[in-house]
Amino acid sequence: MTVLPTIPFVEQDENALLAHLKAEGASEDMRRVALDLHRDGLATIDLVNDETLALCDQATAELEPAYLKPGKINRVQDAWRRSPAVRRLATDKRITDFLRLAYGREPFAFQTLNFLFGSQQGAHSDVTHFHAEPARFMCGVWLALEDVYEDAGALLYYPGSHKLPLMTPPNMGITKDAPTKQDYNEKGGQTLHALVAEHGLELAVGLPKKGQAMIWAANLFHGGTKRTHPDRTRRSLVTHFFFKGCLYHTPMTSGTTINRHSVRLPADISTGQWQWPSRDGRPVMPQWRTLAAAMNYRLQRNPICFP
Ligand SMILES: O=C(O)CCC(=O)C(=O)O
Repeated sequence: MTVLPTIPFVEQDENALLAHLKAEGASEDMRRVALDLHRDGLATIDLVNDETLALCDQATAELEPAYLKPGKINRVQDAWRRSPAVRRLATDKRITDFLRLAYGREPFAFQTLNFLFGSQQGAHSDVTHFHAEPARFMCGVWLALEDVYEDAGALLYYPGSHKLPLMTPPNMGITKDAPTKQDYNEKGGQTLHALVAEHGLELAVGLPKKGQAMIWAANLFHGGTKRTHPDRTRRSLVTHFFFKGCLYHTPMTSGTTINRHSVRLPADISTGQWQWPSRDGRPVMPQWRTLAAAMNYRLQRNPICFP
């Protein structure tokens, strides 16, 4: 019986990671990506080829109607349900092969976000919004659908921040069981910036070319820099991944304990089906409200047919 790791290989110590990469016969390229991700919490992987570049253009065309809707729409969630190109890019085999190698469990994409312009989001860790048990089995993949220029608002991040305490409610000093968004904005920002200062971490920006992707670790502190060119687009696709055989939850609505209310029922983008959460090999039943919300969301999002 295969024993699944309880800490992703890429988040273990360097010697353990190197031994794993050697045992798996990782290519020189994959070894480089894994070591960058281990050290910085972010690594760039080059997906550029004719097919990927054509899919970037197709995704851009398929998303255009969403951005043309009235109101200032910059972020489209789960476009994979309607856009075949977004779905294909989100499930690129080169990414899933790498994540399987680096994490030691089977990855699945569960959410996509498309941006037309730079997000200008404050620095945060995704662990506040969605996370897993065992910890750190989650990551983000940011794909450039066009070349990124600094004045369009780049992805900002703090290399090494993924190794700092996880940005969960208790670690942010939030002790209430029903924290508000304001609690998160205030406490979260304060805690994050205090940690950055205490550890002397420096800001970095990612400026990928069309077809390049940046993979970030679960707890990497990241956000978006200011846009200084008001009209310059920065079309991007962010795909979030979980790993099979884990419990998926939302720390932000969990208060100080992981309770049934916070358990998620994520979609597996490659099949369109839900991926059931589990703990220690046993399925965990999400609360009925989560089931109802997941069903409602699926119906509203007009799922495309999968083969
Ligand atoms: O693309 C950006 O500017 C930031 C995206 C981001 O922070 C996220 O999707 O979590």
